[in-house]
Parts: sequence; structure tokens; C-alpha cells
Amino acid sequence: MRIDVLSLFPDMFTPLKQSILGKAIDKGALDFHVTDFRDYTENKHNNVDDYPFGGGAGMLLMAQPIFDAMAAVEAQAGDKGHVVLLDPAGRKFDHHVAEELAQKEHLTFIAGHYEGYDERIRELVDDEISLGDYVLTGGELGAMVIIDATARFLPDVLGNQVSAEEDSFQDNLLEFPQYTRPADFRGRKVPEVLMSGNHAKIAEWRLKESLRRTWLRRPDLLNQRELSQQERDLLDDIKHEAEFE
Ligand code: 21W
Repeated sequence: MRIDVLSLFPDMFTPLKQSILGKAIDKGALDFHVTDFRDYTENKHNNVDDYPFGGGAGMLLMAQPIFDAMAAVEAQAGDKGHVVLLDPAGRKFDHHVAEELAQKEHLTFIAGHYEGYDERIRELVDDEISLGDYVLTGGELGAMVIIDATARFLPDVLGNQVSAEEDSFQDNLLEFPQYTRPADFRGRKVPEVLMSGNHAKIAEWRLKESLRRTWLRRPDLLNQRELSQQERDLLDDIKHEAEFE
């Protein structure tokens, strides 16, 4: 996969190029490019923003530097890819969106740092994504979160670590509690069943604790999941146990 980012703060992406994504880049699984669109301005002060026609607070990102930076990406990559505009009014990012983006051959993110975009920029855009209902100072962190979560779905990015498929949210259940040595940490003991060697009992305990955690913390996730008869029975137990706590 090729990923391009258009940003005024290319240095913000340095940590992303290292660590886990750095390995993916080294292996050739990911081809990552950041373009500083200030390099494409055509005015003598290299301005990328201007006042809104009609008045109002804040500055808007101008169309020209974005159009020309995008043309440079297209010239280099052969296409502009699936273009994502980071915008607080976009569709909300989640695990499903990450999996969808991971299917694309080429993604291009536009990360602004202003109050808004000249509307004509949207002519270049295929998708508008928000991280959630809070205000950031710009789109860069949004682009980084999306790139990180999306790249986990690419073969060769996680390497031999657990597959992204097995991680939480795929199955709409939170993870069960886990323990490592010692079995007794200053009087706090590991649940007996985990040391029983009975794999069927361990699997049932883990499923029940996943259900309990999800029911307590994220009941919205349970509504997105088809429950088996066993899961419904375990959930009934959990609700009874909660009444007697
Ligand atoms: C903050 C952009 C406020 C636009 C009219 C006049 C990208 C983001 C951003 C930013 C405004 C994301 C207004 C979650 C975010 C981002 C900077 C609009 C209000 N309307 N996901 N003034 N939250 N934020 N200002 O902020 O670019 S993805």
C-alpha cells in the first residue's frame, strides 16, 4: 500500500515512520510519503490560508496549494488514490472504517490546521473522516491514528504478533482479564481456573469475563453482536451475580 499525507507539519509524522510502521516500510509493505503543501504555494509570502468571503472568524485553507500538491502526488504515484479529508464534520472513525481503508492500494490524507477548508478542495476528496466529538488543533493526529489503525490490517505489518483480526472490536467483545507470573502477587491471587489446565473451563471463564466486561463498560457493543445460547446463558449468570454484589 502507498500512503500520502498532505500536511504543513511533516515533522509530526516522524514517530509514525519509526516503530511498527517503520518495520512495514522497511519490508516494502508500506510506501509512506509526506508532502508539505506550503512548498506548492504560488504567492510570495507562501501563505496557505486566507479570510473567508462573506466574513466570519478564522482562516480557511486555500484551494491552490492543495490542488497543486495533489497534482504532484498524482504525477509521482500515477493516481491520487482514495483521498481522505480529516474534518471534525466527517464520518466517525472506527475499526470498520480502518478495515475498509486497508483494502485500498493508495490512500492520500489531507490534514489541515485551520478553521476550515475552501469548499472547492472537496472536489478532490473521496471521504471525510473525524476521530470523534472533540476539537483538535488540526488533522495531523487524526491522520496518524487512522494510518496506524489501518496499517495493522495489512499483511506483513504486525509480523508474527497477534493478527489484527483477533484483537478486540472485531467480535464486539472486550478482552478478558489476563495474568502473568507470579500466581500470588502480595496476596492477590490469580483465578484458580486459569491454573487448572482444563482448557474447556478456561475458555468458558474467558468468554464469561469478556461478556461481563463488555456488559459493564460497553453495553452498546453487545447490541451489535449476535449472542449464542451459551453466551445468553452466561450473560444471565452475570446479571444475577451483579444483583448480589
Ligand atoms: C477545528 C477544524 C475546528 C475545523 C465554523 C467556524 C480533523 C478533527 C480535525 C478544526 C474546526 C478531527 C467553526 C475530531 C477534530 C481537525 C481542527 C471548525 C468551528 N465552524 N476529528 N468555526 N476533531 N480539527 N471550527 O477537531 O482538523 S479530524
